[in-house]
Amino acid sequence: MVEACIAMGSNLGARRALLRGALAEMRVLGRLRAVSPLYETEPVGLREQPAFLNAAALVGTGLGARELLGRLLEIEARHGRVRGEKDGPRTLDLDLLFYGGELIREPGLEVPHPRLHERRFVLAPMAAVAPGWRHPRLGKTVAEMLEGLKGAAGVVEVESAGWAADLLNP
Ligand code: PH2
Ligand code: MG
Ligand code: MG
Repeated sequence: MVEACIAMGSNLGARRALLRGALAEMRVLGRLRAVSPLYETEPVGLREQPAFLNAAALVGTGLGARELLGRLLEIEARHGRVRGEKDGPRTLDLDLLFYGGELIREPGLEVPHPRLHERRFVLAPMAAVAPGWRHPRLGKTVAEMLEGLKGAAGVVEVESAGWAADLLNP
């Protein structure tokens, strides 16, 4: 089993229900071990779009990294994801943040996620489920990367981790 962390985001449609639907499907990828609180976050990149709900999940999985990513993309598609403008609005975004301590750079598969250390909307939820995970290239823990971020927050916790506690695998 490898521990993998997945970033979840939605800013179109019934955002909370979409994220819960995705978690319910992620349970079959292995064991859903932890889910972060739910955060409402200002859009980064393309700013003229609705606010996001973001969260992070920790999964213990026997799937390989590429298989896991493929399954996440299928879950996105089943939740109405249509690929349009880069950084544009989406019903569901599932990004593979890390896959154990592995460093993988292949076409279409890069872990750790190349921008995770720059983004509060990723690091804040991640810090709730894997604060001590250490970035294999940068050498910093999630908690350290979050502390190192400057600038306005734009990330507000709107629900405790209880929002999805019923979906965790025992
Ligand atoms: N995802 C993006 C681009 N910008 N901004 C926020 N706040 N949350 C996101 O999940 C997000 C974003 C591309 O995946
Ligand atoms: Mg993304
Ligand atoms: Mg994505």
